[in-house]
Parts: sequence; C-alpha cells; structure tokens
Amino acid sequence: TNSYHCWLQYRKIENANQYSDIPSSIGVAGNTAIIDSAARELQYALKSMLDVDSTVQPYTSNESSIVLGTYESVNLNNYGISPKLFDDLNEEGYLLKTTEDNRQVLLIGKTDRGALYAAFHFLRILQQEESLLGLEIVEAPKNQLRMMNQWDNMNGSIERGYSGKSIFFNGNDFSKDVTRIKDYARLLSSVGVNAISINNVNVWDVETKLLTEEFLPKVKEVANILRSYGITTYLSINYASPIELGNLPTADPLDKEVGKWWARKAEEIYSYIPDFGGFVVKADSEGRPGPFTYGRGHVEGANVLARALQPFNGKVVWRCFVYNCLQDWRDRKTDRARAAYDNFKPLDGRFLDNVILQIKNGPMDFQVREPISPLVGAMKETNQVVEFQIAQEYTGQQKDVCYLVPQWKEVLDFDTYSDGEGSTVKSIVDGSRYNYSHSGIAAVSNIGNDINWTGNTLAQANLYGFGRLTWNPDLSTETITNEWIQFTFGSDPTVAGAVEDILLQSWRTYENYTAPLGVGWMVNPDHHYGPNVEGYEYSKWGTYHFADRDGIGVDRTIETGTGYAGQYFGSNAERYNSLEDCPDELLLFFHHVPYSHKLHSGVTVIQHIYNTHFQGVEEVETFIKSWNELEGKVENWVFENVKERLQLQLENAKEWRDRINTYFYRKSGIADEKNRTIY
Ligand code: BDP
Repeated sequence: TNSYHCWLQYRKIENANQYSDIPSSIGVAGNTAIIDSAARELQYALKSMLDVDSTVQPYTSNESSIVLGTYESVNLNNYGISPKLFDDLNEEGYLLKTTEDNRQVLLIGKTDRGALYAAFHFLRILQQEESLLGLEIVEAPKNQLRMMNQWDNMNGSIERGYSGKSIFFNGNDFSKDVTRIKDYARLLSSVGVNAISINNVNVWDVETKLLTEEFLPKVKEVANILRSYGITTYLSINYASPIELGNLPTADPLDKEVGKWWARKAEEIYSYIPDFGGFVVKADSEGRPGPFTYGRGHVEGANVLARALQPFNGKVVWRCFVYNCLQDWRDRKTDRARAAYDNFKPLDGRFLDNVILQIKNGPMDFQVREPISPLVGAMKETNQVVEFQIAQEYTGQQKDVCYLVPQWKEVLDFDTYSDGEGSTVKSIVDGSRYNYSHSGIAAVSNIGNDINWTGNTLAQANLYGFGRLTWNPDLSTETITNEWIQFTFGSDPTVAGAVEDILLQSWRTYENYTAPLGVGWMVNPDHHYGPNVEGYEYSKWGTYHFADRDGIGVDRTIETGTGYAGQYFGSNAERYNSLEDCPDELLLFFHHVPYSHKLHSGVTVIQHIYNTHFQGVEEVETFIKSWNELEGKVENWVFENVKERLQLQLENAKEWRDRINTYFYRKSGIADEKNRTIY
C-alpha cells in the first residue's frame, strides 16, 4: 500500500509539461551525509513524479542543474545573490530560487540542514504542481527545537502506542533492520523535525543500559542514520543510573561522586556520538526516581546533568509532568492541575542554560479539551518547550479519527498575557519573547511498525501537521490540511473535499461524544479508551468531575475553589475565575455548577450534555457516509483501513453517548427536552 510512503508518495504528475525544462542534473556542492540524503531524495522523487533520470555530480557554476549546497560552497556571485541574505537566517534557513530562464534551481542552505529543507520544499512545490518560474523563497524555521519523543521500549512495545510495535527496538535490543528508521527519518525531516529521543520517558528496565558500552555502539548507528537527515539523537535516562549502572550507593545530585559519574558518562557517550543531543528526563513523576529521594529539588536534579553535558553542548530536557499521583484531593485542598506551576514556577532563573523545561500543553494530561498550562510564559528566565501528544492516548487511540492540528493551533495562538497583550504561546516557545537560548516544541510520536505507520491512515495527518506547525506556527490549519491531503490522496476534488470535512470536524466530534465542557477523563482506567464515567472518580489520580445529583464540575476558582485560576496572568485569571465570563468549552474545568446552569450558548449544562452526545454520534455517521462515497477513488487498502476504523469509532461514540447520557439523566433526574431515547 502507498500509505507506507505517507506524504512522500511523489505521485506521477499528470500535467508534466510545465516542468519539461527542469534540469536533470543535480549539482552537489559539498559532500556531507545530509547533502547526500537531499540529492538522493531529489533523484528518487524526480523519477517518481516526472520520470526523469537525473544524475548527481559535483557542482560547477555554469551548467544547467539543480544546485544543492550551502551558501559558502556555492558561487553566489554567479546568480547575483548577496551573501548578506544569509546573515539574518538561522542555521537551518535556506534560499530556494529559480533563475529566470528556469535552467537552474538553486537550493541553498545556510548549512547543509537548510539545503535538505530546501530540497523538501522544492519537492512540495512540485507535488502541488505549482509553477517554478521566477521563484525566490527565503525560509527558516521559527522554532529551534522541533522534537519527537518516542515512547518505545526495548522489548518492542510502545507505551501508548496504537500502531504496532517499535521500529527501533525488539527483543530487548535494537532492531536489526534499519529500513524503517531511515524512512521515518525521511518523513520527519521532510516536515522539519530536527531532534528525537528514541526511548520511552519511563525508563523502566534494560533501557537504563542504553548509556553503556553494550548499547552505545548501536545508539551510534541509529544516530548516524538520523543525522543524515538533520535529526539529532537524544536518550531518555533513568535518574537512578549512578546506582544501577555505576554501583554508587546514591544518585543524590549533590554528591560529588554522582557528579563525577555523570561527567564521565557524558564523555563516554560523546566519544561515540559527537553531536549527541542530550537527555530527556522524567524524574519524581509517577513513580520514577528523582532528586526528591535525596531531599533535593528539580534545580539540583537537572543541573548535575547539565553540568556533565555542557562541555559537549548537550541539553537536559527536564519534563514538568510532575504531580503527586497518590494524593487524593477530593477534600479540594490540593489540585493536580496546579502541580506543574507550583513545582516549577518558584525555580525560575535557577536552572543552567542548557536545561530546557518541557511542559505539557495542558495542566492535566492531553485531554481533548484543557486550558493551556499556566506555566507557559510564567518562567521568563528558564528555557521552555511545550509538549504535545500526537499519539491519541485520550483522543481515540487512532481508531477514532481526531485531527489535532486545530487544537495545537489554539494552544500556540493562546495569549498568556505574561508580557502584556500579545504574549502568545508561539512567541514564547519560539524563544523570541524572553530570549530563551533553547526552546521549541516537542511531541509524543504516534508511529509504530504498522504498514501505514499510524494505525488509522488519517492519523498520518497529525504527524505531518505537527512537523509543519513546529516549522512555522503561523501556517493555517487549512494550508497544512490541504497539503497533506494532496500529497496523500492526490488532487481529486471529491476526495479532497470529503477528507478535509472529516478532518476539520473530527476534534469537535470527539469532544462532543466524550467528557463534556472541559471536565476531562471519564475514560476507562489504565488503557484510556472508551467511557467509564466514574472510572477515575474515586481513585487517587486527581482526575475528578465531582458530579452529584445537583451538579458537576471542578471548582478551581480563587475564592471557593482550588485557586488554580489564579495561576494565570491578568485577564486570563479573571476570565477563567468568573462564572459569567468563563468560556463554555472550559466551564466544568473551572466551575462546579448545577445542571440547570445556562451556558452562553443558551442551553443548560444538562441539555448541552444530551445534545452534544447525540450530535457526536450523528457526526460520526456523516463521516462514514462521506467516506463510503470514496470507494474506488482512493487506494483500496486505505479505503478499507479507514472504513474499518470508522466502524470502531461509531461503536465507541454510541457507547459514550449512552453511558454519559444515562449517567447524567439518572444523577440529575432532568429529562431531555427533545425526548430522545436515553438508555
Ligand atoms: C500519560 C500516560 C503515561 C505517561 C505519562 C507521561 O498515560 O503512560 O507515562 O503521560 O507523560 O499521558 O509521562
């Protein structure tokens, strides 16, 4: 199935005439592995799209060719390009220019990474069948760190993986076949991802040994592949490594021997991988070891690692998903939503410069609807990246379609007011607002070894969209969506229209039939698929909805609730704190209200619950109807794959509808105004 190639299918171009004068030689300036990857991608794609057999040869300035290189290796004078143009570009930027006679296509990067991105950009233009005449495009990524977090375990399983097994590991070792690692690298770099951590943040087991001579040669092999696509390799580490690997009695970050151990370890790692990215760390969270054991805090915890990595330019990506998962706060004195801010905000300015805090987009955990984490923007002197979850753990697990680009856009466009009006999340994570030395966006990957990588083929759009958005958060959802559709399905307008409608509606639809009005959860414990209204209500995870016969919702106000609303800046705090002003979609995240409470939309909370749950199922039925009309118009394998998943989604949606509606009907005793059947 073509779906293996995702958006790099390079379909045959019907109207190839307009490209008849594209030069068939690729002139390569400089010979790095990255330039080589770019040249091979161009060769492969030109053959596939235009049936052109191109040659790759060393760059000479006067021949008609596609020129691929860096601004220092190409003779800019020849094309009347001033080297100044590159002064303002960051390391990964590029110029894509076609000369007036169209006999030369210039793909010139500030560095070889830039040249690779230019090549992929050029191929996007061809795939969209746009004109090449007189192009002059200057681009650079907006975010510095554009990172993928694999949650892959060495036994081959993937935590929260919904698309088969790991492509990196199996049998407590690295996979022998690296084909898919290379193809994954192509997919990632084609959308601009430039960093990856290859193992799960929960380092349970043999993964601890990734830092040893037993596995470092293999990490190196993988890093070599990834590097040739401009991707830097990171590892998730076990905070107790000094004990488990070093036989030290402690992992106390202030212990001298521990510090020395990490320093030697860093040296060893860099002797294998000179451009190793650094460590991703989940410490003192959900049972993972960390500095708390030794009476130390996150600053000491992260800085000991940072000091070890600093001589090699390595980074510590320290996750802020830290909360007490054994603390019951039904007494309303504590609130899990507060945890990241309460833990980290007081530490601003105390982390070393190569530490980056990684903050989940919401205060809880990747729900279909959550407010934006108040920690974003709250630490002006501490590098931050925001973390998304492409894996659809709480959003349908790649059975249900849930296109998350609109959600991520909302997050990135959110105004934190941290530095007055206009302090959007994107202006914080791109580093510009507070001059962070390192910042960007990371995400939990959604791929596995399923033939189409993502289980549901439509879930490929989330991976594509994530990359494109991290490159440029200002791209519109429509642009990203249409690109993906065209590269994946071609340009049949019937197909494009149907797929676009499904994708753009899908997030709302998923929200409609699941937990209402931002309250979250109501899922089955552990695996998190399907409804279980009280699944987490009486356990200690801190994820409650407080529904009783009178009302529902979590009081997070400043006066009577947990005070969480007060973690926001200025008008955000006021808006969320106020029952009148709080946006409907987050009402139950911030307020406990009676079922008869009237929303801004004019309906009561209970009627909203009924309406949206009936509506959600109807929307899935519409998806099925429009998808079925695509039979014969999309590849059969993909047609069947999505068709099958939509059936599962329909069952899931119905189950949610019935459980939620019944539950709230029984709790409230208030009937549906429209007299629909509630089981
Ligand atoms: C939650 C997942 C859990 C992860 C945790 C994390 O349920 O498997 O370990 O996030 O981000 O969403 O560390």
